[in-house]
Amino acid sequence: MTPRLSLATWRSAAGRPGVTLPAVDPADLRTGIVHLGLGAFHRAHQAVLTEDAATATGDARWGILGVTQRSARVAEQLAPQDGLYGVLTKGATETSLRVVGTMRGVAFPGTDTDRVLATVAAPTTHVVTLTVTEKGYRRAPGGGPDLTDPDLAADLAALTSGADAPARSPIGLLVRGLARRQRADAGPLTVVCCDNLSDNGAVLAALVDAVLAATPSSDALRTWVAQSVRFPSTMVDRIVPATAPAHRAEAAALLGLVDEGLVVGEPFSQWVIEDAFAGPRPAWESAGALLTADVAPYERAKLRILNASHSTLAYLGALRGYATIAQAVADPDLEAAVRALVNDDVLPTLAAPEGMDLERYRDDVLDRFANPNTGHTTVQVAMDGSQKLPQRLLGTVRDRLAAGAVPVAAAGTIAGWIGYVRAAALGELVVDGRAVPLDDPMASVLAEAARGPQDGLAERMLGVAPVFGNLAGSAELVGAVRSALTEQVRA
Ligand code: CS2
Repeated sequence: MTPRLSLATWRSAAGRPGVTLPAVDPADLRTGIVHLGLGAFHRAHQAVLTEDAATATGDARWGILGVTQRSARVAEQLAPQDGLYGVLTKGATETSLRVVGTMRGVAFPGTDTDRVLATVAAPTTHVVTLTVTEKGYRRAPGGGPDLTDPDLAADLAALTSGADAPARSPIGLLVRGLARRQRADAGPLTVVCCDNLSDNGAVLAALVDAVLAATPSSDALRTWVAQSVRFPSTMVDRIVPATAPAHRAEAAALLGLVDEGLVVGEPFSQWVIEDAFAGPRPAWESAGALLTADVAPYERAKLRILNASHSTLAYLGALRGYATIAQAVADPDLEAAVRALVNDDVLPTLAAPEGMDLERYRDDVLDRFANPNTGHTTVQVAMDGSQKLPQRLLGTVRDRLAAGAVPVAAAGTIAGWIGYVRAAALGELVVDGRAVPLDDPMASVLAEAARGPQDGLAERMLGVAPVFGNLAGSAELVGAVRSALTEQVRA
């Protein structure tokens, strides 16, 4: 039987073609970072750059305690491997595998909340990073915390009572960790939001502050957080498809070891981080990250160009039956739709970050989408549209309307989403021979608005205020979405 990847076995892969092993012995790394949301993206992005920084500097302080968000599955995959896992990089022409050794512990809040809180409160921990997805923040319409969310409410009750119940929400876990750190007098901390939210650092800081303002007896904690915790913004970028069985087989052949924690990524990776830390941090710049005073222009360009184009291809592509983003972008109509979105609506709203050519960026993004080997599916990108569109598309729409322009191309993306939601709600969405259900935390509200007559569909969907705010009040937008839906039905 092929042995499993672990601290005891990883060296057996030395010298295998296409395989890179940790340059710093994972066993020598101490834990200095707690990461909330141990999905594939973190493992293929921040964890890799953190290892590269350790390799470049020899600084062994920055091992990671990875905390899974919802299920124990990731912990079950990684714990028997001592946290080691491979990243299979799928380029357009080449494949390689590297073993990453920065994950020095894996925890599941259901059983390990105390360990997570203790690690956030350890004086050797200086950074908490998060990738909990848009919906993980449990925000109410308007952006504040959703205090009616039962998981967040349970965590805040535990914060007040001091009970050591298992944490149930990422923000709850974070504020309970901050409370423990304050009590332990363990010094300042930096919390780095790595999700695709616009102004993600400021958003997270405001959310934590609002949660504490609403929690009895947490005034002292709130003051301590304001003084001692920093929330830099970041832009993160790497296309990380879900790991498929074929990837596992390919990795096992390369590595000669079984890896249940394998993740997959494209060759490209970028991280722009606001240089606003409360204390020590890994030298991520030595791993190619850009530390800068102002992340906003990078973040905005990435969300509005890459992520909005991605969603456009996901919805319109799935409606045409394409399984992958690469197939969707190869359809000339869909490529044209993306180019129109970026050229007509997105670029006029952006200021190029220094040294960045946005038209070139658009073309590079389209090339990355065309990579036939990542296998990134339209359905994966299409999920959680109610959470994603406000971040990646609706800012563009608002800016265009404010400038007196009708965002016709962006309305086409909204119509694509509406068409997708309607087809899924009616059980008519078939991709790759399989019926696709609606995967969205607002699925029932959306399905209800999407069913019913085609007539009035645009109005009903734009009337879902938690997604669109007051945009339904724009007759121009409603008209443009209605026309795009009519075109879609004809197509
Ligand atoms: C994608 C992103 O699933 C999605 O919504 O648009 O995960 C995208 O692949 C990353 O942001 C790329 O950095």
